Amino acid sequence: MTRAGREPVTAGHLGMWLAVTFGLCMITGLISHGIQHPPGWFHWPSRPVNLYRVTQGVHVISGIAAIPLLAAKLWSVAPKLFERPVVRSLPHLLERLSLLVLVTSASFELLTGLFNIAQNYPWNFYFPQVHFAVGWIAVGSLLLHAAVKIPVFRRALGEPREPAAQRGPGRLVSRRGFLGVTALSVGTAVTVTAGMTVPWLREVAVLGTRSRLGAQGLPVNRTAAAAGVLDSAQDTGWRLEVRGPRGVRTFSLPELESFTQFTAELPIACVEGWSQQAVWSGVRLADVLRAVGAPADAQVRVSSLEAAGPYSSSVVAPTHAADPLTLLALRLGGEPLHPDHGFPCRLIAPNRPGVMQTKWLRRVEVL
Ligand SMILES: Nc1nc2c(c(=O)[nH]1)N[C@H]1C(S)=C(S)[C@@H](COP(=O)(O)O)O[C@H]1N2
Ligand SMILES: [Mo]
Repeated sequence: MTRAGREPVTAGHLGMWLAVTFGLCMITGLISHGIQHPPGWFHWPSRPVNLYRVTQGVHVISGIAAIPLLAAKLWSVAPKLFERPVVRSLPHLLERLSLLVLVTSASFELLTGLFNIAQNYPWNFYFPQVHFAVGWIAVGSLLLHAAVKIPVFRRALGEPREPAAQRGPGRLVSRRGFLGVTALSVGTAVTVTAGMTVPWLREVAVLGTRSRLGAQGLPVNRTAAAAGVLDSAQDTGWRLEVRGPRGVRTFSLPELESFTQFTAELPIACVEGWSQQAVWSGVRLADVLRAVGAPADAQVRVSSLEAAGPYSSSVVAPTHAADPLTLLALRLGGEPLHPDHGFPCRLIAPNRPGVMQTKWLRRVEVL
């Protein structure tokens, strides 16, 4: 008799669900990476406005779901992991090594991702690069492992079911119990995470520490004080510098306010998993670009008052720069921007990661 959860068919099913969650995680992770570091062939549209919100939500939620699945899977194959002799043959050694790589890289991805959504960075490597690179290792070794195991899984599925008399009531209950506990853990983990991005689940989003805080009812990732822009952002001498084919122009806040103002309801969708809709108003980026003679398909860079760093500037691709919903926002919910949300002026564009919605703008340049 096998212990609950240790039947090959259970391990096989868990493996299949792990492959599904890791597959979703990899695809949505590649999308997020592509938007932030676009290779030449990559195109990300500006509509639908909530698409990135959904893909990044799926990224975080599928990663969270994979944690209890991986734990259950390790439990279900635990005796095999500690089998003796450790090495039986060369193929066996290779299989074990690939398994070691798979378990290590998969655990690393899930763990670093988990810390990341809790906005906790207890390491000193640059998270996106390492998470991206190890992602390839995890998915590569997962594919290899699946290829080796598919025949085993097939066989387990095709095995005749034991007659009920042999199964015994205790055994049946414990196997169901094992799968039940796994499903319950996955459900709980998903529920408490989904609240970071699904409004009616927000109250139970225990991981989304930041998704409930923030001025003007919107979370804040980096405050004006933390970015060191409290004084420069409130300076009455502030001007927005706009560089285009026709030269450089500068605009004061009242001058920006004298442009036609537009309002757009757009989400901030943070790569860390939280997202929230808000009502923004300000000047259309396309209108300002026209004022400096930029072509309709201009690509631009927006830069912050914040000192150089990974978040102090971002590139706005032509589709986004031309989109009428892309604003140099001056207001949030009808009020002037709070310093923490980018006063006096921030970028807000449809279907873009939060990390590229640059705050405290100082310069817009046509590339
Ligand atoms: N200059 C600057 N802009 C920035 C950031 C930053 O650190 N510096 N953080 C970005 C990130 S990661 C997010 S999710 C959004 C959050 O916007 P909010 O604080 O107004 O909600 O701002 C973005 N803009
Ligand atoms: Mo973010």
